[in-house]
Amino acid sequence: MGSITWDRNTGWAGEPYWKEATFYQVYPASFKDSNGDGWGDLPGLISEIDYLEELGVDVIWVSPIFESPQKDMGYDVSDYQKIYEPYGSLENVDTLLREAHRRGMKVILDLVVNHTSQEHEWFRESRSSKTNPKRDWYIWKPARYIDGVRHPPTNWRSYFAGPTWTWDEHTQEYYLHLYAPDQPDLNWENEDCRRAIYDNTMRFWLDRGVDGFRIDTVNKYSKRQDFIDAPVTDANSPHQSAPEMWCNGPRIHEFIREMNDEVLGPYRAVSVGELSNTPNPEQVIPYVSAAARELDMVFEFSVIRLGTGNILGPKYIYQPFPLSRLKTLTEKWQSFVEGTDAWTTAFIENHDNARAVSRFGDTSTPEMWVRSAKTIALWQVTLTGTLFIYQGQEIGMTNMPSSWGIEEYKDVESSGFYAEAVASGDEERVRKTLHGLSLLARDHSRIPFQWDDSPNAGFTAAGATPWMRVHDDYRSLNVARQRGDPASILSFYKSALRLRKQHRELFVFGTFKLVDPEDESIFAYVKRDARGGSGKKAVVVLNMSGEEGRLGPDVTAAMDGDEPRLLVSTRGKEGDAKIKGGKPVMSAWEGRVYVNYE
Ligand code: TEU
Repeated sequence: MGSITWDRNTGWAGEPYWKEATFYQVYPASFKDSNGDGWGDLPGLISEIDYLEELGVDVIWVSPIFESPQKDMGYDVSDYQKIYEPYGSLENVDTLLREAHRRGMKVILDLVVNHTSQEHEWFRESRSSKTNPKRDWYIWKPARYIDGVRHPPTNWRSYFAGPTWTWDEHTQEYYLHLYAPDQPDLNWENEDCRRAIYDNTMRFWLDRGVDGFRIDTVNKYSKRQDFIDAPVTDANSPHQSAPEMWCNGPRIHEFIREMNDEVLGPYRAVSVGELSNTPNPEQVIPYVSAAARELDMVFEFSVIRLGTGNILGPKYIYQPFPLSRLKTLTEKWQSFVEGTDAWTTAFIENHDNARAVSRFGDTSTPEMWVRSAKTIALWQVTLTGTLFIYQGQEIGMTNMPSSWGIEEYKDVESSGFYAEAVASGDEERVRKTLHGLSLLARDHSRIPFQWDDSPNAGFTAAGATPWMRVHDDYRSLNVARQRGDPASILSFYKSALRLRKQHRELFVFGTFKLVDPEDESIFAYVKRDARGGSGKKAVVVLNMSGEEGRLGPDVTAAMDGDEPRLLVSTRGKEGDAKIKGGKPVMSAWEGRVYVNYE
Protein backbone atom coordinates (compact mmCIF):
# COMPACT_ATOMS: atom_id res chain seq x y z
CA MET A 1 0.00 0.00 0.00
CA GLY A 2 2.76 2.37 0.97
CA SER A 3 4.06 2.59 -2.57
CA ILE A 4 0.75 3.66 -4.02
CA THR A 5 0.38 7.37 -3.93
CA TRP A 6 -2.80 9.21 -4.57
CA ASP A 7 -3.13 12.72 -5.70
CA ARG A 8 -6.37 14.54 -6.31
CA ASN A 9 -5.38 15.22 -9.89
CA THR A 10 -3.87 11.96 -10.99
CA GLY A 11 -5.82 9.40 -8.98
CA TRP A 12 -4.63 5.96 -7.98
CA ALA A 13 -2.79 3.50 -10.15
CA GLY A 14 -3.86 5.19 -13.34
CA GLU A 15 -7.48 5.46 -12.30
CA PRO A 16 -9.20 8.81 -12.81
CA TYR A 17 -9.23 10.93 -9.68
CA TRP A 18 -13.01 10.97 -9.43
CA LYS A 19 -13.28 7.27 -8.67
CA GLU A 20 -11.91 7.56 -5.18
CA ALA A 21 -12.74 11.20 -4.62
CA THR A 22 -15.30 12.02 -1.94
CA PHE A 23 -18.00 14.23 -3.42
CA TYR A 24 -20.07 16.50 -1.20
CA GLN A 25 -23.36 18.01 -2.34
CA VAL A 26 -24.06 21.55 -1.26
CA TYR A 27 -27.66 22.74 -1.39
CA PRO A 28 -26.71 26.40 -1.55
CA ALA A 29 -29.96 27.97 -0.36
CA SER A 30 -29.59 26.12 2.94
CA PHE A 31 -25.85 25.87 3.50
CA LYS A 32 -24.60 29.23 4.74
CA ASP A 33 -25.99 32.73 4.40
CA SER A 34 -23.47 35.57 4.50
CA ASN A 35 -25.70 38.62 4.17
CA GLY A 36 -28.64 38.02 6.49
CA ASP A 37 -31.37 37.66 3.87
CA GLY A 38 -32.20 34.16 5.10
CA TRP A 39 -31.09 32.52 1.86
CA GLY A 40 -27.73 30.75 1.61
CA ASP A 41 -25.19 32.16 -0.83
CA LEU A 42 -21.85 31.69 -2.55
CA PRO A 43 -19.85 33.89 -0.16
CA GLY A 44 -21.30 31.76 2.64
CA LEU A 45 -20.20 28.57 0.90
CA ILE A 46 -16.74 30.01 0.22
CA SER A 47 -16.39 30.88 3.90
CA GLU A 48 -16.84 27.20 4.77
CA ILE A 49 -14.49 25.57 2.26
CA ASP A 50 -12.04 24.90 5.06
CA TYR A 51 -14.72 22.96 6.86
CA LEU A 52 -15.20 20.79 3.77
CA GLU A 53 -11.49 20.32 3.29
CA GLU A 54 -11.09 19.29 6.92
CA LEU A 55 -13.89 16.76 6.49
CA GLY A 56 -12.02 15.16 3.60
CA VAL A 57 -14.08 16.39 0.68
CA ASP A 58 -12.41 16.34 -2.73
CA VAL A 59 -15.18 17.54 -5.02
CA ILE A 60 -17.99 19.97 -4.20
CA TRP A 61 -21.23 19.59 -6.17
CA VAL A 62 -23.27 22.76 -6.00
CA SER A 63 -27.00 22.43 -6.70
CA PRO A 64 -28.34 25.02 -9.20
CA ILE A 65 -27.28 28.61 -8.59
CA PHE A 66 -28.47 30.04 -11.91
CA GLU A 67 -31.05 32.73 -12.63
CA SER A 68 -34.41 31.21 -11.86
CA PRO A 69 -37.92 32.05 -10.67
CA GLN A 70 -37.32 29.28 -8.07
CA LYS A 71 -40.50 27.35 -8.74
CA ASP A 72 -38.44 24.19 -8.19
CA MET A 73 -35.49 25.57 -6.23
CA GLY A 74 -33.44 26.50 -9.25
CA TYR A 75 -34.15 23.32 -11.23
CA ASP A 76 -36.08 25.77 -13.39
CA VAL A 77 -33.37 27.86 -15.02
CA SER A 78 -34.27 31.08 -16.81
CA ASP A 79 -30.69 32.04 -17.73
CA TYR A 80 -27.84 29.51 -17.65
CA GLN A 81 -25.15 32.17 -17.70
CA LYS A 82 -26.37 34.34 -14.85
CA ILE A 83 -26.28 33.69 -11.13
CA TYR A 84 -29.52 34.05 -9.20
CA GLU A 85 -28.82 37.27 -7.40
CA PRO A 86 -29.48 36.08 -3.82
CA TYR A 87 -26.72 33.49 -4.40
CA GLY A 88 -24.18 36.12 -5.47
CA SER A 89 -22.35 36.79 -8.70
CA LEU A 90 -20.20 35.30 -11.44
CA GLU A 91 -17.21 36.71 -9.60
CA ASN A 92 -18.24 34.67 -6.57
CA VAL A 93 -18.17 31.55 -8.72
CA ASP A 94 -14.67 32.46 -9.89
CA THR A 95 -13.62 32.87 -6.27
CA LEU A 96 -15.19 29.56 -5.32
CA LEU A 97 -13.28 27.84 -8.12
CA ARG A 98 -10.05 29.55 -7.17
CA GLU A 99 -10.38 28.76 -3.47
CA ALA A 100 -11.30 25.15 -4.17
CA HIS A 101 -8.54 24.61 -6.74
CA ARG A 102 -5.98 26.21 -4.44
CA ARG A 103 -6.78 23.45 -1.95
CA GLY A 104 -6.64 20.73 -4.59
CA MET A 105 -10.42 20.42 -4.54
CA LYS A 106 -12.76 20.52 -7.50
CA VAL A 107 -16.20 21.98 -8.15
CA ILE A 108 -19.02 20.63 -10.27
CA LEU A 109 -22.25 22.41 -11.09
CA ASP A 110 -25.74 21.08 -11.67
CA LEU A 111 -26.67 20.87 -15.33
CA VAL A 112 -30.43 21.11 -15.75
CA VAL A 113 -31.13 20.69 -19.45
CA ASN A 114 -34.12 18.42 -19.76
CA HIS A 115 -36.22 21.54 -19.32
CA THR A 116 -35.85 25.26 -18.72
CA SER A 117 -37.97 27.69 -16.78
CA GLN A 118 -40.89 29.02 -18.75
CA GLU A 119 -39.24 32.39 -18.24
CA HIS A 120 -36.18 31.39 -20.23
CA GLU A 121 -35.74 33.50 -23.35
CA TRP A 122 -35.80 30.34 -25.49
CA PHE A 123 -39.26 29.45 -24.25
CA ARG A 124 -40.54 33.00 -24.56
CA GLU A 125 -39.56 32.91 -28.20
CA SER A 126 -40.87 29.40 -28.71
CA ARG A 127 -44.30 30.28 -27.37
CA SER A 128 -44.48 33.58 -29.26
CA SER A 129 -45.74 31.99 -32.50
CA LYS A 130 -45.97 28.69 -34.33
CA THR A 131 -43.48 29.94 -36.89
CA ASN A 132 -40.85 31.21 -34.51
CA PRO A 133 -37.46 29.60 -35.28
CA LYS A 134 -37.34 28.28 -31.70
CA ARG A 135 -40.87 26.82 -31.81
CA ASP A 136 -39.41 23.36 -32.22
CA TRP A 137 -36.97 23.77 -29.30
CA TYR A 138 -39.79 22.70 -27.00
CA ILE A 139 -42.42 20.00 -27.43
CA TRP A 140 -45.70 21.41 -28.74
CA LYS A 141 -48.72 19.34 -29.71
CA PRO A 142 -52.27 20.10 -30.77
CA ALA A 143 -55.19 19.28 -28.51
CA ARG A 144 -57.29 16.15 -28.79
CA TYR A 145 -60.99 16.75 -28.93
CA ILE A 146 -63.25 14.10 -27.48
CA ASP A 147 -66.97 14.84 -27.93
CA GLY A 148 -66.02 18.40 -28.67
CA VAL A 149 -64.14 18.76 -25.39
CA ARG A 150 -60.48 19.76 -25.45
CA HIS A 151 -58.04 17.22 -23.95
CA PRO A 152 -54.24 17.11 -23.66
CA PRO A 153 -52.42 15.10 -26.35
CA THR A 154 -51.80 12.18 -23.95
CA ASN A 155 -52.97 11.08 -20.52
CA TRP A 156 -49.56 11.30 -18.83
CA ARG A 157 -49.10 12.23 -15.21
CA SER A 158 -46.31 14.66 -14.30
CA TYR A 159 -43.80 14.11 -11.48
CA PHE A 160 -45.39 16.78 -9.34
CA ALA A 161 -48.99 15.48 -9.82
CA GLY A 162 -51.36 16.82 -12.51
CA PRO A 163 -50.90 16.46 -16.28
CA THR A 164 -47.64 16.74 -18.26
CA TRP A 165 -49.28 19.16 -20.71
CA THR A 166 -50.28 22.80 -20.34
CA TRP A 167 -52.49 24.63 -22.81
CA ASP A 168 -51.09 27.78 -24.33
CA GLU A 169 -53.90 30.19 -25.24
CA HIS A 170 -51.77 32.35 -27.48
CA THR A 171 -50.75 29.68 -30.01
CA GLN A 172 -53.55 27.22 -29.22
CA GLU A 173 -51.32 24.21 -28.52
CA TYR A 174 -50.14 22.24 -25.51
CA TYR A 175 -46.50 22.12 -24.37
CA LEU A 176 -44.92 19.18 -22.57
CA HIS A 177 -43.53 19.39 -19.04
CA LEU A 178 -42.56 16.25 -17.14
CA TYR A 179 -42.31 18.37 -13.98
CA ALA A 180 -44.14 21.62 -13.09
CA PRO A 181 -45.95 23.67 -15.77
CA ASP A 182 -43.19 26.23 -15.16
CA GLN A 183 -40.62 23.71 -16.46
CA PRO A 184 -41.24 23.11 -20.20
CA ASP A 185 -39.22 20.22 -21.66
CA LEU A 186 -36.59 21.04 -24.26
CA ASN A 187 -36.83 19.18 -27.55
CA TRP A 188 -33.55 17.29 -27.86
CA GLU A 189 -34.66 16.01 -31.28
CA ASN A 190 -33.88 19.49 -32.57
CA GLU A 191 -30.20 19.76 -33.39
CA ASP A 192 -29.98 23.55 -33.01
CA CYS A 193 -31.43 23.16 -29.56
CA ARG A 194 -28.81 20.57 -28.61
CA ARG A 195 -26.00 22.79 -29.91
CA ALA A 196 -27.34 25.69 -27.87
CA ILE A 197 -27.35 23.50 -24.77
CA TYR A 198 -23.74 22.48 -25.34
CA ASP A 199 -22.58 26.05 -25.94
CA ASN A 200 -24.80 28.11 -23.73
CA THR A 201 -24.90 25.93 -20.66
CA MET A 202 -21.91 23.61 -20.78
CA ARG A 203 -18.97 25.24 -22.57
CA PHE A 204 -19.73 28.54 -20.88
CA TRP A 205 -19.06 27.04 -17.44
CA LEU A 206 -16.28 24.70 -18.47
CA ASP A 207 -14.45 27.64 -20.01
CA ARG A 208 -14.76 29.38 -16.68
CA GLY A 209 -12.97 26.52 -14.96
CA VAL A 210 -15.75 24.33 -13.64
CA ASP A 211 -14.59 20.71 -13.35
CA GLY A 212 -17.72 18.93 -14.50
CA PHE A 213 -21.41 18.46 -13.94
CA ARG A 214 -24.00 16.55 -12.02
CA ILE A 215 -26.46 16.08 -14.86
CA ASP A 216 -30.10 16.36 -13.94
CA THR A 217 -32.62 13.85 -15.34
CA VAL A 218 -30.03 12.55 -17.79
CA ASN A 219 -32.08 9.68 -19.18
CA LYS A 220 -35.15 11.74 -20.13
CA TYR A 221 -33.83 13.72 -23.09
CA SER A 222 -35.03 11.27 -25.73
CA LYS A 223 -38.79 10.87 -25.57
CA ARG A 224 -40.70 8.25 -27.47
CA GLN A 225 -41.98 10.09 -30.52
CA ASP A 226 -45.33 8.37 -30.94
CA PHE A 227 -46.95 10.30 -28.05
CA ILE A 228 -49.52 7.69 -27.15
CA ASP A 229 -51.56 7.21 -24.00
CA ALA A 230 -50.11 5.23 -21.13
CA PRO A 231 -52.09 2.25 -19.85
CA VAL A 232 -54.57 3.19 -17.14
CA THR A 233 -53.11 2.14 -13.79
CA ASP A 234 -55.06 4.58 -11.63
CA ALA A 235 -58.73 4.46 -12.55
CA ASN A 236 -59.47 7.39 -10.23
CA SER A 237 -57.22 9.81 -12.09
CA PRO A 238 -57.19 11.29 -15.59
CA HIS A 239 -53.37 11.26 -15.41
CA GLN A 240 -51.44 8.04 -15.69
CA SER A 241 -47.91 7.08 -14.73
CA ALA A 242 -45.92 6.97 -17.98
CA PRO A 243 -42.14 7.08 -17.36
CA GLU A 244 -41.63 4.46 -20.08
CA MET A 245 -42.64 7.19 -22.55
CA TRP A 246 -39.65 9.37 -21.71
CA CYS A 247 -37.02 7.41 -19.77
CA ASN A 248 -34.21 5.76 -21.78
CA GLY A 249 -35.90 6.67 -25.05
CA PRO A 250 -34.85 5.60 -28.56
CA ARG A 251 -32.08 8.19 -29.12
CA ILE A 252 -30.83 8.62 -25.57
CA HIS A 253 -27.45 6.96 -26.06
CA GLU A 254 -26.87 8.88 -29.26
CA PHE A 255 -27.56 12.18 -27.46
CA ILE A 256 -25.38 11.44 -24.47
CA ARG A 257 -22.53 10.16 -26.61
CA GLU A 258 -22.72 13.36 -28.63
CA MET A 259 -22.68 15.46 -25.47
CA ASN A 260 -19.66 13.57 -24.27
CA ASP A 261 -17.74 13.60 -27.53
CA GLU A 262 -18.39 17.26 -28.20
CA VAL A 263 -18.16 18.75 -24.74
CA LEU A 264 -17.44 16.59 -21.70
CA GLY A 265 -14.65 14.55 -23.27
CA PRO A 266 -12.61 17.39 -24.78
CA TYR A 267 -12.74 19.27 -21.48
CA ARG A 268 -12.03 16.12 -19.44
CA ALA A 269 -15.02 17.14 -17.38
CA VAL A 270 -16.33 14.68 -14.81
CA SER A 271 -19.99 13.71 -15.20
CA VAL A 272 -22.52 12.07 -12.94
CA GLY A 273 -26.00 11.67 -14.33
CA GLU A 274 -29.27 11.15 -12.58
CA LEU A 275 -30.82 7.93 -13.85
CA SER A 276 -34.34 7.41 -12.64
CA ASN A 277 -36.63 4.53 -13.51
CA THR A 278 -33.83 2.29 -14.72
CA PRO A 279 -33.92 -0.70 -12.39
CA ASN A 280 -32.02 -3.17 -14.58
CA PRO A 281 -28.22 -3.26 -14.63
CA GLU A 282 -28.29 -4.17 -18.34
CA GLN A 283 -29.91 -0.80 -18.99
CA VAL A 284 -27.44 1.06 -16.77
CA ILE A 285 -24.18 -0.39 -18.08
CA PRO A 286 -24.43 1.32 -21.51
CA TYR A 287 -24.45 4.72 -19.77
CA VAL A 288 -21.38 4.08 -17.63
CA SER A 289 -19.25 1.61 -19.49
CA ALA A 290 -15.95 3.37 -20.21
CA ALA A 291 -15.97 2.07 -23.78
CA ALA A 292 -19.38 3.61 -24.42
CA ARG A 293 -17.98 7.13 -23.83
CA GLU A 294 -21.18 8.49 -22.33
CA LEU A 295 -21.06 9.29 -18.60
CA ASP A 296 -18.48 8.66 -15.90
CA MET A 297 -21.11 7.72 -13.35
CA VAL A 298 -24.82 7.70 -12.64
CA PHE A 299 -27.06 7.73 -9.59
CA GLU A 300 -29.38 4.75 -9.59
CA PHE A 301 -32.21 5.18 -7.13
CA SER A 302 -33.39 1.76 -5.99
CA VAL A 303 -31.84 2.03 -2.52
CA ILE A 304 -32.61 5.67 -1.85
CA ARG A 305 -36.24 5.16 -2.91
CA LEU A 306 -36.89 2.45 -0.33
CA GLY A 307 -40.11 3.20 1.51
CA THR A 308 -41.65 5.29 -1.26
CA GLY A 309 -44.63 4.10 -3.25
CA ASN A 310 -44.75 3.97 -7.02
CA ILE A 311 -42.99 7.16 -8.10
CA LEU A 312 -45.66 8.72 -10.27
CA GLY A 313 -48.63 7.67 -8.24
CA PRO A 314 -48.73 7.05 -4.51
CA LYS A 315 -45.12 8.08 -3.98
CA TYR A 316 -45.86 9.39 -0.51
CA ILE A 317 -47.88 6.45 0.74
CA TYR A 318 -45.18 4.90 2.90
CA GLN A 319 -44.23 1.31 2.11
CA PRO A 320 -42.39 -0.40 4.98
CA PHE A 321 -39.52 -2.65 3.88
CA PRO A 322 -37.37 -5.27 5.59
CA LEU A 323 -33.62 -4.85 6.06
CA SER A 324 -33.09 -7.79 3.70
CA ARG A 325 -34.45 -5.64 0.89
CA LEU A 326 -31.93 -2.88 1.63
CA LYS A 327 -29.20 -5.52 1.66
CA THR A 328 -30.03 -7.19 -1.63
CA LEU A 329 -30.51 -3.88 -3.41
CA THR A 330 -27.16 -2.69 -2.10
CA GLU A 331 -25.55 -5.86 -3.38
CA LYS A 332 -27.22 -5.51 -6.77
CA TRP A 333 -25.95 -1.97 -7.33
CA GLN A 334 -22.53 -2.75 -5.93
CA SER A 335 -21.76 -5.90 -7.85
CA PHE A 336 -23.27 -5.04 -11.23
CA VAL A 337 -20.02 -3.44 -12.40
CA GLU A 338 -17.81 -6.38 -11.46
CA GLY A 339 -16.02 -7.77 -14.49
CA THR A 340 -17.05 -4.79 -16.63
CA ASP A 341 -15.45 -1.46 -17.50
CA ALA A 342 -18.34 0.39 -15.86
CA TRP A 343 -18.32 2.32 -12.59
CA THR A 344 -20.82 2.78 -9.78
CA THR A 345 -21.66 5.31 -7.05
CA ALA A 346 -22.52 5.14 -3.36
CA PHE A 347 -24.90 7.62 -1.74
CA ILE A 348 -27.77 7.58 0.71
CA GLU A 349 -28.86 11.21 0.80
CA ASN A 350 -29.50 14.07 -1.59
CA HIS A 351 -31.81 17.06 -1.87
CA ASP A 352 -34.66 14.89 -3.23
CA ASN A 353 -34.88 12.55 -0.27
CA ALA A 354 -35.38 12.66 3.46
CA ARG A 355 -32.54 12.17 5.94
CA ALA A 356 -30.83 8.79 6.08
CA VAL A 357 -30.63 8.54 9.86
CA SER A 358 -34.39 9.12 10.10
CA ARG A 359 -35.16 6.57 7.39
CA PHE A 360 -32.60 3.80 7.87
CA GLY A 361 -31.32 4.53 11.38
CA ASP A 362 -32.87 5.13 14.78
CA THR A 363 -33.60 8.57 16.20
CA SER A 364 -35.58 7.33 19.20
CA THR A 365 -32.91 8.42 21.70
CA PRO A 366 -29.79 10.60 21.44
CA GLU A 367 -27.65 7.52 22.03
CA MET A 368 -29.27 5.53 19.23
CA TRP A 369 -29.13 8.54 16.94
CA VAL A 370 -25.33 8.79 17.31
CA ARG A 371 -24.83 5.06 17.00
CA SER A 372 -27.03 4.58 13.98
CA ALA A 373 -25.68 7.65 12.13
CA LYS A 374 -22.16 6.21 12.54
CA THR A 375 -23.28 2.79 11.40
CA ILE A 376 -24.80 4.34 8.29
CA ALA A 377 -21.52 6.21 7.77
CA LEU A 378 -19.55 2.97 7.98
CA TRP A 379 -21.91 1.35 5.50
CA GLN A 380 -21.41 4.18 3.01
CA VAL A 381 -17.63 4.55 3.29
CA THR A 382 -17.05 0.85 2.75
CA LEU A 383 -19.01 0.73 -0.51
CA THR A 384 -17.44 0.37 -3.93
CA GLY A 385 -17.74 3.26 -6.37
CA THR A 386 -17.57 7.00 -5.99
CA LEU A 387 -18.94 8.21 -2.67
CA PHE A 388 -21.34 11.14 -2.45
CA ILE A 389 -22.25 12.80 0.83
CA TYR A 390 -25.05 15.33 1.22
CA GLN A 391 -24.67 18.39 3.42
CA GLY A 392 -25.55 17.65 7.02
CA GLN A 393 -25.28 13.88 6.61
CA GLU A 394 -21.85 14.13 8.27
CA ILE A 395 -23.38 15.50 11.47
CA GLY A 396 -26.38 13.18 11.41
CA MET A 397 -28.98 15.82 10.57
CA THR A 398 -32.48 14.42 10.98
CA ASN A 399 -35.88 14.93 9.38
CA MET A 400 -37.96 17.95 10.35
CA PRO A 401 -39.81 17.34 13.64
CA SER A 402 -43.01 15.34 13.19
CA SER A 403 -44.87 18.05 15.12
CA TRP A 404 -44.39 20.54 12.26
CA GLY A 405 -47.43 21.13 10.09
CA ILE A 406 -47.78 21.05 6.32
CA GLU A 407 -47.13 24.82 6.20
CA GLU A 408 -43.43 24.11 6.85
CA TYR A 409 -43.20 22.04 3.67
CA LYS A 410 -42.12 24.37 0.87
CA ASP A 411 -41.36 21.94 -1.94
CA VAL A 412 -43.40 21.95 -5.16
CA GLU A 413 -43.57 18.15 -5.10
CA SER A 414 -44.82 17.98 -1.50
CA SER A 415 -47.48 20.60 -2.15
CA GLY A 416 -48.53 18.88 -5.40
CA PHE A 417 -49.07 15.52 -3.72
CA TYR A 418 -50.75 17.07 -0.71
CA ALA A 419 -53.11 19.17 -2.84
CA GLU A 420 -53.96 16.11 -4.90
CA ALA A 421 -54.81 14.14 -1.78
CA VAL A 422 -56.98 16.96 -0.45
CA ALA A 423 -58.76 17.34 -3.79
CA SER A 424 -59.62 13.64 -3.75
CA GLY A 425 -61.86 14.26 -0.73
CA ASP A 426 -60.51 11.03 0.75
CA GLU A 427 -59.54 11.73 4.37
CA GLU A 428 -57.64 8.49 4.73
CA ARG A 429 -55.51 9.43 1.73
CA VAL A 430 -54.79 12.87 3.19
CA ARG A 431 -53.74 11.28 6.47
CA LYS A 432 -51.49 8.76 4.74
CA THR A 433 -49.97 11.41 2.50
CA LEU A 434 -49.13 13.60 5.50
CA HIS A 435 -47.59 10.60 7.21
CA GLY A 436 -45.58 9.75 4.08
CA LEU A 437 -44.39 13.33 3.74
CA SER A 438 -43.30 13.39 7.38
CA LEU A 439 -41.02 10.43 6.61
CA LEU A 440 -39.98 10.95 3.01
CA ALA A 441 -40.53 14.51 1.74
CA ARG A 442 -37.77 16.31 -0.12
CA ASP A 443 -38.17 19.17 2.36
CA HIS A 444 -36.39 17.29 5.15
CA SER A 445 -32.99 17.62 3.56
CA ARG A 446 -33.57 21.25 2.58
CA ILE A 447 -33.86 22.95 5.97
CA PRO A 448 -30.97 25.18 7.05
CA PHE A 449 -27.64 23.58 7.86
CA GLN A 450 -26.89 23.50 11.58
CA TRP A 451 -23.55 25.17 12.24
CA ASP A 452 -23.80 26.10 15.92
CA ASP A 453 -26.18 26.85 18.77
CA SER A 454 -26.66 30.56 18.05
CA PRO A 455 -30.12 31.70 16.90
CA ASN A 456 -30.86 30.32 13.42
CA ALA A 457 -28.20 27.69 14.01
CA GLY A 458 -25.50 29.95 12.61
CA PHE A 459 -26.99 29.46 9.15
CA THR A 460 -28.00 33.10 8.91
CA ALA A 461 -27.93 36.21 11.10
CA ALA A 462 -29.75 36.00 14.42
CA GLY A 463 -32.52 38.42 13.46
CA ALA A 464 -33.01 37.07 9.94
CA THR A 465 -35.89 34.92 8.71
CA PRO A 466 -34.50 31.77 7.10
CA TRP A 467 -36.35 30.64 3.97
CA MET A 468 -37.14 27.35 5.70
CA ARG A 469 -37.60 26.88 9.40
CA VAL A 470 -34.54 25.88 11.40
CA HIS A 471 -34.79 22.47 13.09
CA ASP A 472 -35.94 22.57 16.73
CA ASP A 473 -32.95 20.42 17.72
CA TYR A 474 -30.20 22.67 16.39
CA ARG A 475 -28.83 23.52 19.85
CA SER A 476 -27.81 19.93 20.44
CA LEU A 477 -27.20 18.92 16.83
CA ASN A 478 -24.66 21.17 15.13
CA VAL A 479 -21.14 21.30 13.75
CA ALA A 480 -19.66 23.37 16.58
CA ARG A 481 -20.71 20.81 19.15
CA GLN A 482 -19.34 17.88 17.17
CA ARG A 483 -16.16 19.41 15.85
CA GLY A 484 -14.02 18.99 18.94
CA ASP A 485 -15.66 15.81 20.17
CA PRO A 486 -13.77 12.66 19.15
CA ALA A 487 -16.90 10.58 19.78
CA SER A 488 -19.11 12.66 17.47
CA ILE A 489 -20.66 11.64 14.19
CA LEU A 490 -18.60 14.30 12.44
CA SER A 491 -15.34 12.99 13.88
CA PHE A 492 -16.36 9.50 12.85
CA TYR A 493 -17.00 10.60 9.27
CA LYS A 494 -13.61 12.28 9.11
CA SER A 495 -11.71 9.23 10.23
CA ALA A 496 -13.89 6.86 8.21
CA LEU A 497 -13.27 8.86 5.04
CA ARG A 498 -9.54 8.58 5.68
CA LEU A 499 -9.81 4.84 6.23
CA ARG A 500 -11.70 4.52 2.97
CA LYS A 501 -8.72 5.89 1.11
CA GLN A 502 -6.11 4.03 3.11
CA HIS A 503 -7.82 0.80 2.07
CA ARG A 504 -9.05 1.98 -1.29
CA GLU A 505 -8.35 -1.37 -2.95
CA LEU A 506 -11.09 -2.85 -0.72
CA PHE A 507 -13.53 -0.04 -0.15
CA VAL A 508 -13.40 2.00 -3.34
CA PHE A 509 -12.33 -0.64 -5.85
CA GLY A 510 -13.15 -3.95 -4.17
CA THR A 511 -15.72 -6.60 -4.95
CA PHE A 512 -18.83 -6.89 -2.81
CA LYS A 513 -20.32 -10.11 -1.47
CA LEU A 514 -23.31 -10.16 0.83
CA VAL A 515 -23.23 -12.60 3.76
CA ASP A 516 -26.41 -14.07 5.20
CA PRO A 517 -28.85 -12.08 3.02
CA GLU A 518 -31.90 -13.06 5.08
CA ASP A 519 -30.71 -11.83 8.46
CA GLU A 520 -33.04 -8.93 9.33
CA SER A 521 -30.72 -7.29 11.90
CA ILE A 522 -27.15 -7.78 10.80
CA PHE A 523 -25.96 -6.42 7.47
CA ALA A 524 -22.69 -8.16 6.69
CA TYR A 525 -20.59 -8.23 3.54
CA VAL A 526 -17.12 -9.03 2.36
CA LYS A 527 -15.05 -6.61 0.32
CA ARG A 528 -12.14 -8.19 -1.55
CA ASP A 529 -9.14 -6.74 -3.28
CA ALA A 530 -9.98 -8.11 -6.70
CA ARG A 531 -7.25 -6.41 -8.66
CA GLY A 532 -4.22 -6.47 -6.43
CA GLY A 533 -4.45 -10.22 -5.84
CA SER A 534 -3.20 -9.63 -2.28
CA GLY A 535 -5.80 -11.90 -0.70
CA LYS A 536 -6.72 -8.97 1.51
CA LYS A 537 -10.35 -8.70 2.47
CA ALA A 538 -12.59 -6.72 4.77
CA VAL A 539 -15.61 -8.14 6.53
CA VAL A 540 -18.05 -5.33 7.25
CA VAL A 541 -20.62 -6.10 9.94
CA LEU A 542 -23.37 -3.62 10.68
CA ASN A 543 -25.95 -4.21 13.35
CA MET A 544 -28.85 -2.27 11.89
CA SER A 545 -31.10 -2.84 14.87
CA GLY A 546 -31.64 -1.56 18.38
CA GLU A 547 -31.02 -5.03 19.86
CA GLU A 548 -27.73 -6.67 20.72
CA GLY A 549 -26.92 -9.16 17.99
CA ARG A 550 -24.82 -12.27 17.56
CA LEU A 551 -22.81 -12.79 14.44
CA GLY A 552 -24.02 -15.88 12.67
CA PRO A 553 -21.73 -18.71 11.56
CA ASP A 554 -21.74 -17.41 7.98
CA VAL A 555 -20.21 -14.15 9.13
CA THR A 556 -17.47 -15.76 11.18
CA ALA A 557 -16.84 -18.21 8.34
CA ALA A 558 -16.37 -15.23 6.02
CA MET A 559 -13.37 -14.28 8.14
CA ASP A 560 -11.45 -17.43 7.30
CA GLY A 561 -7.75 -16.97 6.76
CA ASP A 562 -5.35 -15.45 9.21
CA GLU A 563 -6.44 -13.76 12.43
CA PRO A 564 -8.88 -10.95 11.60
CA ARG A 565 -7.86 -7.52 12.81
CA LEU A 566 -10.52 -5.08 13.94
CA LEU A 567 -9.93 -2.09 11.70
CA VAL A 568 -12.68 0.08 13.10
CA SER A 569 -15.76 -0.03 15.27
CA THR A 570 -18.37 2.71 15.36
CA ARG A 571 -18.17 2.34 19.14
CA GLY A 572 -14.43 2.87 19.32
CA LYS A 573 -12.73 0.96 22.13
CA GLU A 574 -15.99 -0.48 23.39
CA GLY A 575 -16.35 -2.36 20.16
CA ASP A 576 -12.91 -3.87 20.49
CA ALA A 577 -13.83 -7.54 20.81
CA LYS A 578 -11.88 -10.26 19.12
CA ILE A 579 -13.90 -12.53 16.89
CA LYS A 580 -11.83 -15.65 17.22
CA GLY A 581 -11.84 -16.81 20.80
CA GLY A 582 -13.77 -13.69 21.73
CA LYS A 583 -17.49 -13.09 21.88
CA PRO A 584 -19.02 -12.44 18.47
CA VAL A 585 -21.53 -10.01 19.88
CA MET A 586 -22.53 -6.69 18.36
CA SER A 587 -24.17 -4.05 20.48
CA ALA A 588 -27.24 -2.21 19.20
CA TRP A 589 -26.48 -0.11 16.12
CA GLU A 590 -22.82 -0.95 16.04
CA GLY A 591 -20.73 -1.30 12.92
CA ARG A 592 -17.33 -2.95 12.61
CA VAL A 593 -14.84 -3.74 9.92
CA TYR A 594 -12.41 -6.64 10.24
CA VAL A 595 -9.49 -7.04 7.89
CA ASN A 596 -7.47 -10.15 7.19
CA TYR A 597 -5.84 -12.17 4.44
CA GLU A 598 -7.30 -15.34 3.03
O1 TEU B 1 -34.96 15.17 -10.10
C1 TEU B 1 -35.46 14.31 -11.07
C2 TEU B 1 -36.21 13.12 -10.65
O2 TEU B 1 -36.56 12.39 -11.54
C3 TEU B 1 -36.54 12.68 -9.32
O3 TEU B 1 -35.49 11.88 -8.92
C4 TEU B 1 -36.88 13.75 -8.35
O4 TEU B 1 -36.43 13.29 -7.13
C5 TEU B 1 -38.33 14.04 -8.15
O5 TEU B 1 -38.59 13.87 -6.81
C6 TEU B 1 -39.28 13.18 -8.93
O6 TEU B 1 -40.39 12.83 -8.22
C7 TEU B 1 -34.29 16.31 -10.54
C8 TEU B 1 -33.88 17.17 -9.37
O7 TEU B 1 -32.98 16.46 -8.58
C9 TEU B 1 -35.10 17.60 -8.63
O8 TEU B 1 -34.78 18.35 -7.50
C10 TEU B 1 -35.94 18.40 -9.58
O9 TEU B 1 -37.16 18.73 -8.98
C11 TEU B 1 -36.22 17.65 -10.88
O10 TEU B 1 -35.05 17.09 -11.43
C12 TEU B 1 -36.76 18.56 -11.92
O11 TEU B 1 -35.73 19.36 -12.41
